[in-house]
Amino acid sequence: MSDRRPTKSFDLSLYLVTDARLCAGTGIIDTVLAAVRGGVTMVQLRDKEASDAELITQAHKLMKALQGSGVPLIINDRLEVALAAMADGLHIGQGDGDVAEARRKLGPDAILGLSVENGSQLRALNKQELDYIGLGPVFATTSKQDHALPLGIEGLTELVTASPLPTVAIGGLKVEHAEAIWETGANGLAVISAICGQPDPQAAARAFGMKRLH
Ligand code: TZP
Ligand code: MG
Repeated sequence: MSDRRPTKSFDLSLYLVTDARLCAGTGIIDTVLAAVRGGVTMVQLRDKEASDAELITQAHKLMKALQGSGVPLIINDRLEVALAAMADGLHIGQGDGDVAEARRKLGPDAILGLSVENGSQLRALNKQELDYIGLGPVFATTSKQDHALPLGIEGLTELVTASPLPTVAIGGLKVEHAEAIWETGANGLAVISAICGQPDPQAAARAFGMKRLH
């Protein structure tokens, strides 16, 4: 498989997180390709049920599909998969292991993101180890089981303002929320169901771009 591409520069503007079930109709690869044509700037492979081996295979396919696009592929949760697939980065939640260990194993060039749900998690992070944080859920969503209390726009604004790192908002985000999200100062929107499983993922992604204010 190809070596990791030098993609330390990244753009959080429209960050697609994949969901195998929601993408089942169109397929993950075709959904991602359409979404990238529609303006998605970053892709995270997220599948809680797949084995490591399945995820590595899927990651290789996605990296091939994304080659030359400049859109990085980030692996959700699993450090060993990110390493084995030589993906561009890893995104972990609060309970997904040690950030310092992930950074040490991934090296300085990989993109490393952390989910942050509240102010105490924000104050506890070490910004030297991370490249960005995901803030959410902004709104309640059925795409993530047992998610934390929704932040709302006000809570999101507080965390964005206090963040020492670039931020991407996540959780229940639809096109109609984009303007309010940009106004919080967040660097981007991360979405699952607003793109995955939509009849036309390219148009669904494109609709976010048209709403972008900066
Ligand atoms: N983390 C916080 S909310 C969420 C994740 C992975 C799910 C976002 O999915 P959707 O469909 O965009 O609400
Ligand atoms: Mg996780």
